[in-house]
Amino acid sequence: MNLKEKLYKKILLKREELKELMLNDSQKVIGEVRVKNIVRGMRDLPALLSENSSLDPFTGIHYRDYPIDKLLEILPKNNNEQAYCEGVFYLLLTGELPKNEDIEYLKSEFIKRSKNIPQYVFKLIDTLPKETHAITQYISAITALQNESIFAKKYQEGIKKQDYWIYMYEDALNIISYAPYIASYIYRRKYNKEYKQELDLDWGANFLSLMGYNDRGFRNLIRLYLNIHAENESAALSTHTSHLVGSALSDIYLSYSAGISGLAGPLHGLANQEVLRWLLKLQEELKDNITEKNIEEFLLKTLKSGSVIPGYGHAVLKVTDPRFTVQRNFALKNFPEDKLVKLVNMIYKVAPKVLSNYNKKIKCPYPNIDAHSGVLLTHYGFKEFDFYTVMFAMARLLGISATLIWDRALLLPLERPEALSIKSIKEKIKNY
Ligand code: CMX
Repeated sequence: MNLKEKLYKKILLKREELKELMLNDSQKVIGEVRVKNIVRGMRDLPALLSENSSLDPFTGIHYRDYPIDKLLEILPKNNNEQAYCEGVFYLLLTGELPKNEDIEYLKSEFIKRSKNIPQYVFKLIDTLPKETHAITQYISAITALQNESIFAKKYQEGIKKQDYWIYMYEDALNIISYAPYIASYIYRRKYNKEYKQELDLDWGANFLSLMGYNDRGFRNLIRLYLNIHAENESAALSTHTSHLVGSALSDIYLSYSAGISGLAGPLHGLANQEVLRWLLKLQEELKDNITEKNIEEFLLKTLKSGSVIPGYGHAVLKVTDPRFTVQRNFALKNFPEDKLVKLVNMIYKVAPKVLSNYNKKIKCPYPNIDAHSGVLLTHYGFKEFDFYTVMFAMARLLGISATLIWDRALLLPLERPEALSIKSIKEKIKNY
């Protein structure tokens, strides 16, 4: 059975389930809204419907029902290689673990569709100054591709709401196929890189090859990297933004570019570049005196200057991010003697204590995904750290695409919460 047909069967079942839920339970209460939920950025407010992933404060991100570390072990792979991104996308989309043939199907779809990438997008990139931040170039190119949206065209012609997802699906597979070509073009142009593309590669390895890297170890890392960055619960800022914009029936190109504009903020995806910048500054300042005591002082100096410790803390997690641990294990297995890997480990020993003592309000003084990713890329010679957020955005495309397809499949409406002023909050709680 082809993927679209399989998905359609699942969609019909889910629609029925949701219909029944609304019929029988729509008035039931599952939480309460406190003033702090409103003022503190809707933290802990159960407010979004999400089929693809969930985030547990203690066990971390789950893609469908699978915690990320377990999932990476059980997804099909060749020899000792890391799981393919096609498999993660398949799981996020269908909720089922893929078989090898499902992975092959997606791989060949991506290769086939990538041949249709319109050339004007490269011309557009050429008009931007090379110094423009890589993520800004990427967002500009993705937005320009909106011209290709099948969903937008069909919507203009008039289509049934029940069929929206079909065109969202087509757009999703196209944009996933195009993205490696756009991102790698920006990389090669910005940093004057040559490449020799190897053919018939999976999505992750192809992306790397287009940037000029064909090393087997790096291929495995990039698959791991893209897989663990693919999704972080639909409430995470980038996915949520795409979901919100998509709820206005904006197509995937507009919704995804809006989401990754959010990813480009230093409190979110840009933190991976900030981590590297900060680590290099630490190395430069401490030189050969990298001891736990000196690291502690450097951490305090950063905090006293008013900056955050990049790569530490999380809005939901209360423990070390399992995605940090997965990367740490990769580093310890493959290059434990790497200087930056050792430094990351030393910081890991010291930073939680320093952070908790410095600010009693901090909920999670432990490392998040961004604390390790740049160090792994650097090991393979990929040192252009102002490109790291584009890698993150590439990965997040998988999760955002699955979310947008399901948003349209479940016929979700325009998102529109209620906004309150301080005065109206006081009014509402006066008899509390
Ligand atoms: N360094 C210094 N202070 C930190 C901190 C950090 N890494 N993490 C949290 N804090 C501070 C907050 O700024 C806040 O301070 P005030 O209330 O005094 O202003 C206090 O601790 C409580 O924060 P919190 O409730 O624990 O965390 P938030 O949900 O407000 O923020 C996050 C979460 C990620 C924005 C924050 O931890 C942070 O800024 N981390 C550093 C940047 C980073 O690594 N971002 C990447 C996150 C992962 C991702 O989305 O990609």
